[in-house]
Amino acid sequence: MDKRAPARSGLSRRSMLAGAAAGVIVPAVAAAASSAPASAAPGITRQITMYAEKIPGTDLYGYGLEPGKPTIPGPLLEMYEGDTLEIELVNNTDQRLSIHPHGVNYDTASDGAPFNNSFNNPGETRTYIWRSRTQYQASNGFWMPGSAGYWHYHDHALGGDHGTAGLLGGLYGGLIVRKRGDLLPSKQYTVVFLDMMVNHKIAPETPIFEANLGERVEWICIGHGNLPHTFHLHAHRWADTRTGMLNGDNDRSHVIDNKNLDPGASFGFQVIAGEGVGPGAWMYHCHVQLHSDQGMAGVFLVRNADGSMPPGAQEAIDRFKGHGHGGHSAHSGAVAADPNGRPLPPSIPPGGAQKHPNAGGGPLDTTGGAAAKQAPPPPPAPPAPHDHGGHAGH
Ligand SMILES: [Cu+2]
Repeated sequence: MDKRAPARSGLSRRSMLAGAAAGVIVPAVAAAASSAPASAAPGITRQITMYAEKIPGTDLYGYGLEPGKPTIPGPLLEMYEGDTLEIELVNNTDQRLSIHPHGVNYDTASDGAPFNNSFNNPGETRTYIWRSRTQYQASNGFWMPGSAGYWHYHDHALGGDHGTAGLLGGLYGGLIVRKRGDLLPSKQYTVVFLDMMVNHKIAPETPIFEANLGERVEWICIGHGNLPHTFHLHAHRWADTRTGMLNGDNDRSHVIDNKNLDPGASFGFQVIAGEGVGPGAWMYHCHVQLHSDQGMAGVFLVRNADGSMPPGAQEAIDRFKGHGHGGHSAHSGAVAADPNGRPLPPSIPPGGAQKHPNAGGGPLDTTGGAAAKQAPPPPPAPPAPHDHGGHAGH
């Protein structure tokens, strides 16, 4: 992989990671000699173009890696510690907006916050630069943390100074910073709990994430909005560590299957689908009971290793789709009336599930993974009632 900046339109997430893996690795201690931020350690710089656009037939927005393909959540972005990501954000909307990351380093100009004058005016293109750093030991002996982690990004400027309307409008996505050598998954699921929604959906319209028995799948969980949540996954556990994995036989890290997911928080982990429990339709949901009852639940479908449906799984999904949880009179009335509930028309292009670009198999994915693996969105639905978001008023 050559180290020149690739043509922006042709950059794939596969090349982003593959290129990063081939990048120059600088000893982490090199940065300790000066007081300069470790982010100055040379890594590679990658450039991508993202498009913020209105989702047709709705009053929602999404980020995408191609024009005309916004999704909710937006594309999952990845980088390796020490590398820099330059994001050329094209604002194809008539609203002021931005992109603001968590977990990485940036100058005020790339903050994405209006008070730093860091945003895209309607129709404007602006470049945001996210830097990451490796862990290093400072001269005072402190270990300075690297950037690796499960993070996220979101708008910080639409309709106000804090991104409130942008988040409600769908402008958010996941960001992973890995250490070189981290295990890579086969599939990735981004799960965003925002108010009473999962990826801007309410059960039974919430995502069904699929894997085959034995596949290594990665969950990226993000909280937004105004409500505290807890993320629970049935029949699978993970370590409460950076990667969700134990680091050897002596690692006594807490092993969990439920974790707080408050606004602005994020975490991630990998599991082997169905490991120790077998295939089946397993539930994921918010464990705040009021929330799960009102639709914050979905299905993790673990198929047989050959991809076929395991006994009982379709019936379980039918039950979930048919009445799910809480009786679901809620879906026609109560949830719609809830000020936090925002059921969406079916035309919202789902983000969230994608095959990892480094996973073996298929042809080179030049679209960033998110859009390529999903069926094209159905034709736009009639304009939705303005019962979700209301950003025009902010
Ligand atoms: Cu909740």
